[in-house]
Amino acid sequence: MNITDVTELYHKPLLDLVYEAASVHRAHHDHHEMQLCTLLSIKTGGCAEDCKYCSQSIYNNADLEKETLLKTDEVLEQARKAKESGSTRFCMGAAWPKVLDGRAFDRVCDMVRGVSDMGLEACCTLGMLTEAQAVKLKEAGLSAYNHNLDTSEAFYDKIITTRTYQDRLDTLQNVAKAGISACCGGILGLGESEEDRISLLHTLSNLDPQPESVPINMLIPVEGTPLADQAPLDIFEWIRCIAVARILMPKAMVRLSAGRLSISKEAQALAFLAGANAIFTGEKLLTAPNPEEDFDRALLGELGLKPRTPYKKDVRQEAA
Ligand code: SAM
Ligand code: DTB
Ligand code: SF4
Repeated sequence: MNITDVTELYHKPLLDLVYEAASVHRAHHDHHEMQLCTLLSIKTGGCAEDCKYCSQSIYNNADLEKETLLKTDEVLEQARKAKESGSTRFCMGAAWPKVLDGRAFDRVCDMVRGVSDMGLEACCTLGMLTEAQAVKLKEAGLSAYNHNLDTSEAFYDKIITTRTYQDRLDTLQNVAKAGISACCGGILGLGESEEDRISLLHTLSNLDPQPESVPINMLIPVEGTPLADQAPLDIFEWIRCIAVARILMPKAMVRLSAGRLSISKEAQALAFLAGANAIFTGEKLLTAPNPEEDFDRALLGELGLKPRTPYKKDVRQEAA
């Protein structure tokens, strides 16, 4: 869809938009299913990028315990626990601007192998990657690579100056060439305009191939970062973005990522109706808190949703 059509879609009356998104969702997915994913920060803090929202950047002053790369055994132990509590995808995040070849990267490949051998979908987010590194991760059993565009190209340098939009697109290309699915989305509530949100959704949906998973993060304002006092985004703007993402990327998993802790269960339910079908569970995201497992279990129960099995291809998608 071109930018004019995406703009028009975005501005539809909210309930018409949600209704359309719900219809697309039901045509392509089992709408009773929710994918549960768990995140683990395998290397925390000390990152040399200047992302204005991030607790892990050396340019910011968040109160954070830095940690060197975890041991493979510790990571696999966490993955086992995540599997026991119903997660089917395990995502390992490192505060690296880019992957450097060497022992640390080899260890991450071992982690990926271990997680994938457990029958979990393995996902990583390690910063920029070359094609050769992406191939190594693929060989180790990686299912997906998370690399977000975060916001529109026009707004990007208000948020990050140490890398360009094109750097992000290049890594996404390398990921695609290696045959790894991309998990690519953004953050809402950075102080961007509606036009920026529309532009991000337009860019995401025109990636070739489209992302397999689209994380929609709501800014978690972190003390000590330049965005600590950013006013929260209107929740209906968040719903609009979820609905538009669902309509533009019908086959993707639309993932509610950061920020759920401050979003009411009613708004989350509306987001599920609008096509969101994956969440991060567990008390912690990478460094920030997330709803408790009991909250999520109760919410899914109340809404009649059930966890999705790993590596599942939707029947309707296979037929398409
Ligand atoms: N360093 C890697 C990178 O930036 O690609 C991976 C880790 S990074 C923490 C993963 C994503 O988390 C970012 O792209 C951003 O979208 C999201 N994120 C980080 N801090 C956030 C915050 N305070 N609020 C919302 N989303 C956040
Ligand atoms: C994504 O888009 N969101 C997740 C995952 N990909 C790696 C990370 C959210 C991080 C939230 C802030 C924190 O925990 O530090
Ligand atoms: Fe580093 Fe990723 Fe945080 Fe940016 S978002 S500072 S690249 S860890």
